[in-house]
Amino acid sequence: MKIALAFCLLAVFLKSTSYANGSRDQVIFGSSTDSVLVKKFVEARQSSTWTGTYGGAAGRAIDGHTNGNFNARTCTHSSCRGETNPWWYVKLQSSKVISKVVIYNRQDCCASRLAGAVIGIGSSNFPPFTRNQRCGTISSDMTKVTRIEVVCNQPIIGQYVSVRLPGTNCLTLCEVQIYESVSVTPFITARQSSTYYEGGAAIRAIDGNIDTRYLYGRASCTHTARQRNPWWYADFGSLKTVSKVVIYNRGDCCADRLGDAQVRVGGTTVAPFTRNTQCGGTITQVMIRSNPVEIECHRPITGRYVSVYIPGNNKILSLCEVKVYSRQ
Ligand SMILES: [Ca+2]
Repeated sequence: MKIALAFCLLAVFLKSTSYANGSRDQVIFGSSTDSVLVKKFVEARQSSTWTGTYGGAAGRAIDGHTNGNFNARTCTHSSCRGETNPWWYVKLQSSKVISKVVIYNRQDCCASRLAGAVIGIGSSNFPPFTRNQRCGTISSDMTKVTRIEVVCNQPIIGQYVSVRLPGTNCLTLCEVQIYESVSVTPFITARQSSTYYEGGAAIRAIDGNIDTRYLYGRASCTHTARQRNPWWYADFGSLKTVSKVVIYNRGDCCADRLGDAQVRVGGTTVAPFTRNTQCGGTITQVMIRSNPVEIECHRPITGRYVSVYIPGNNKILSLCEVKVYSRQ
């Protein structure tokens, strides 16, 4: 009983620390939505660009760098030459359901300039973006922190995220992060081709624990024996539509073992699952450099089972967590 209570407290602690530190919200087992950072953009544009030494191109707000020092050349900057109502927008690769926008503000000076900026989301790239829905407005209090988090009252669908600054201040954005709201589809059970004698049950990949250590971790990762053509699959219990599969790979060693794995969705539980539809491409060593490994399906796939299969001899399949998303 004491051990169970201690485990519960530990689990609560881990969840709260993960929220505090991660750029990605942690899924709580059985919960239905997750906020995921949007990474694919078509272009960013702005009303004008600063012509001084350090420049200030629109693309700097989506360059992946959050540094707030303007001299680091990762912040945008409008021209400021008597311009009124400067604006910036980004076009996403496709329309998304957006739940929040995070803006990294300038820090070396001038942070208060951003007060009054209106964040819009919608289908319009036409200033003043009145056809876009308002996600939020930045108050002067909000400009006192480096990372300004604007949570929309409710998720808004759109391909354009606009920032419009009413008045005559200069518009500078050091980074704009856009979070998509996705449904997390829970599994009811999982199976695999074999289990390593020291432990590594199939269900560990759907236990809600994203710890990526097999050794000395929290019993969070599956592990098959070394075998030919290892496989794992999990069962939703009913038909679901899958748009993306995220695999938390082993982080303590051996990440490369996941290379050549195929992720499929469909109605069969029989390896090699070729009657199920493959989600995305076969996992490459380049994809494994990131953890978690994100596999976008080319198009949404409906099925009851999600399988992971590695063809070849002397293979080991180890999964620390598998999360499945469907678009809302
Ligand atoms: Ca796990």
